[in-house]
Amino acid sequence: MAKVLIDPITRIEGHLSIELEVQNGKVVDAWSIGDMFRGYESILKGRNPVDANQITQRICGVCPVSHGIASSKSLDGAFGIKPNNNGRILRNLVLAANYLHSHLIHFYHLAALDFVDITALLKYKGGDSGINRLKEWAQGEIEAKKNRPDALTAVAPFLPRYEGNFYIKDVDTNIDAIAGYVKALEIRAKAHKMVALFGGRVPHLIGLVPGGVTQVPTSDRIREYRSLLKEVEKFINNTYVNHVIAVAKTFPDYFKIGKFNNFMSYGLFDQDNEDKKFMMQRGVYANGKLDKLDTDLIKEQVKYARYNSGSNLHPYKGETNPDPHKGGAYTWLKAPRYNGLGMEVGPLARVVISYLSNNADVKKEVDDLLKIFKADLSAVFSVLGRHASRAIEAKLICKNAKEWLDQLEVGGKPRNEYEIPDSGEGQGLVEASRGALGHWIVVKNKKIENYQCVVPTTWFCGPRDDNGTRGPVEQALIGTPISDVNNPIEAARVVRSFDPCIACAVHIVEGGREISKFRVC
Ligand code: NFE
Ligand code: MG
Repeated sequence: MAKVLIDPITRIEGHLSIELEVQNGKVVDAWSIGDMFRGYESILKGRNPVDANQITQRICGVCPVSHGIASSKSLDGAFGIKPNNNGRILRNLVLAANYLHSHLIHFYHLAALDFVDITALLKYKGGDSGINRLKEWAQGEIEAKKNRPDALTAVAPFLPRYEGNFYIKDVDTNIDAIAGYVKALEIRAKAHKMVALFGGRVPHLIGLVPGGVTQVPTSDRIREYRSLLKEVEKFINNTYVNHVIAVAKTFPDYFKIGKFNNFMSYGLFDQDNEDKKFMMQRGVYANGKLDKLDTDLIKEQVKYARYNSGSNLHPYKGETNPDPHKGGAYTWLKAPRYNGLGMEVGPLARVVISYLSNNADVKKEVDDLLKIFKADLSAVFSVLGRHASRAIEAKLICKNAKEWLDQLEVGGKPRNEYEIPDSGEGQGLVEASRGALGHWIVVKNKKIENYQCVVPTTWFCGPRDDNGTRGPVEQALIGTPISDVNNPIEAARVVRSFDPCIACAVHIVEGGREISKFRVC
């Protein structure tokens, strides 16, 4: 039996570690450890409710739009208002642009380097000046690293990487994917411009408010969004989707690795102002059965989390009392449960629930991919299913966003008015790119009495619950083959397929474990 610690495991918001027990070349147990407490829920208490719109966006720089919209919706509920059509559509458009940005970061900049061989650059013989510049730089860095084996910097962010025969072998495929990595940086910038057109700025939008947004949709801004969208869509449909397929063709085992079977989605992109109709459906898939969502069944448990708060509380009654030295606790993430069950949330959950809800667009995209791989739906419940689901969503978002632009009332009011009531309660449900995000607010004397965020990464990276049942990522790791315990890339691929963001999940950084020392002068 070998104990393996991967710390940090993510290339973003790197405060997640994973501890594994490996026996006979397979993971037999796993612990997901969030090493950070941030206390946003405590910071919000006693403030003007509308402040929540700005403060909660600071939870994360990757998905501020989702937090801003979840917050706006919780305020809509507490204030007894709804968005108007323009407000709803503009919220969708800023969220859509943030999704395109986020899905591209995840694939190219956070996950693909576990599959693509960056050293293939050294074998490049073509004439692309950009690739040749990258090749020269990589050569220089690798040489420098040879002379100074302890140097940390070599070819960052591409290296260091797991040492072994783990990567795509075909040079052209690698070079094409590396070109995709570089191009995706430019495309992400365009997607962020799209967010700013209707959100004011990005990250941390100033234009999200209860009842809608503050930016009036002018024909100039609509035209600019449409033109940027066209460029982003071209990259997604012609490049991103093909790279995901290339990875899947090279690593088909990952259709069987990293499985979890319970899924929840709050519904993605509102198609009415009543929070009932969505571009991708709302629902819960548990124990092989699709069901309606009932948010009364959401509870957070804390037996293994570093809180002395009450356990199994609904978010309206949720507590966040940190207890760093609590015996038996191993993480700052709580363990959210739906009807007592852990739920995978995120692109795969949305795709599975939409597919089973007979969403024609999703069905077509999924069936087309299954045909390429001669696979049935069970293959989707996997590491590759998660990567493919993001690509499918990105494609469908581009298609739908064009229609939403047509539905805007040009020059029309972008929001409904609000007044802060003496008291009220509201629940704001949104699908962040990483999954189901809920904000729950209780207002008393026009101030925030309680505010709880239950976020995607908490859902999937949360610890064992009060009964000792593993969280989704912990469970999905069980059975993962590990060919070399000193280079456990297979486990990293499983965890990264969920796209964890611990900044969101725990919303005082604890003294970490020492990785390396270096001098700055
Ligand atoms: Ni920090 Fe986030 C998303 C949210 S994940 S990225 O998407 O909410 O917990
Ligand atoms: Mg929380």
